[in-house]
Amino acid sequence: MFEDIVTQQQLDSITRLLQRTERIVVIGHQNPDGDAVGAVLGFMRWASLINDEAEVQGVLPDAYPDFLQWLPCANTIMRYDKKSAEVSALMENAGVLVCLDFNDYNRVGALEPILREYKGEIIHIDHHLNPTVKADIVVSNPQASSTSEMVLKMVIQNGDFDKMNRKFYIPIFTGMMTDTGNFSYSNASPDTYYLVSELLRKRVNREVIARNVYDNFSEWRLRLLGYVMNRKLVNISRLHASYFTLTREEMLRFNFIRGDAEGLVNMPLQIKGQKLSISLREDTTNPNIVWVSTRGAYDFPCDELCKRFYNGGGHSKASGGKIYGTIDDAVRITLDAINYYAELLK
Ligand SMILES: [Mn+2]
Repeated sequence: MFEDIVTQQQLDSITRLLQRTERIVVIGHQNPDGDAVGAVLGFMRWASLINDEAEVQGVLPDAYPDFLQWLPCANTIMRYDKKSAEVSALMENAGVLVCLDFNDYNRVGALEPILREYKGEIIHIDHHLNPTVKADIVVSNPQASSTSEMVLKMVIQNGDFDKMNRKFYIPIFTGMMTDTGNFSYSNASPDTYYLVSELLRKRVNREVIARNVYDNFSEWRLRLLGYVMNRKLVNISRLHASYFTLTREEMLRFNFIRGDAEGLVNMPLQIKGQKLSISLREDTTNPNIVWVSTRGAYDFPCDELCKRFYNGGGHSKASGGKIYGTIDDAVRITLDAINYYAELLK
């Protein structure tokens, strides 16, 4: 079947904790992605099955992207930036806090002090390296493609898979899909595909889910993409690297809304042999901040690049940062950065 990620003993302590509390709060990280939202919704469902008398509440530090709005019950999750007093009270009075899809306190933004001071029991489930959140039960599995996958394994291992419904199957599938780039990245393991086949048996409609998530842009965003790739992309083909800028004026012209720049930086990596793509975007209000996003291929270390040149960091294949300066400053720094790595890029 698949490799278990918890011992039976761990699983029993988790279900026992959930059974003996009246209030369960399930939280994810800030700027929540498909896995954070999927795992939170999936776990909420499971917690309600294990303890149908408990009040189960999902909490996120801030908004999830528009392309996740259709997920069943997504609108029941409370946002700390919208209802901070209510969320604080809820967390302080919870019997169990379940932390999903983040390894460190700094990943929950404004929720950090509440989480640090929380006195009740904490269950922590995550697939990022080096979990530092202090918890009573830690389920850490960096090999897992997503936290949603980990939650699904626990549900199957506990014999609860057939007792769930689409409010579980759909968010969990969505979390697994988004964290694996539609099941195309190398983090998708044989276990991942086995679990997907189990979800397909439950009649999860993967075509509808993929369309809801990936084909959710406005006409303006498509025209912006064409404009950027045609007019703004600067490709240094000798070094297999490229960058583009996006100014406030251009964003206004294309009726830019949050999320429209998402994914643009991935496109130049479609050029054969391309190793590095950099996006430089002016802040929408502060003229002296430029947001930087980088994507790499062939083992180019984006995290190191962003640490050295862009006050940032991240993963080796995808990192970000920011520049305190104008867009012209950002271009100058970027040309320096590309030249700095010329040997590696050649
Ligand atoms: Mn994740």
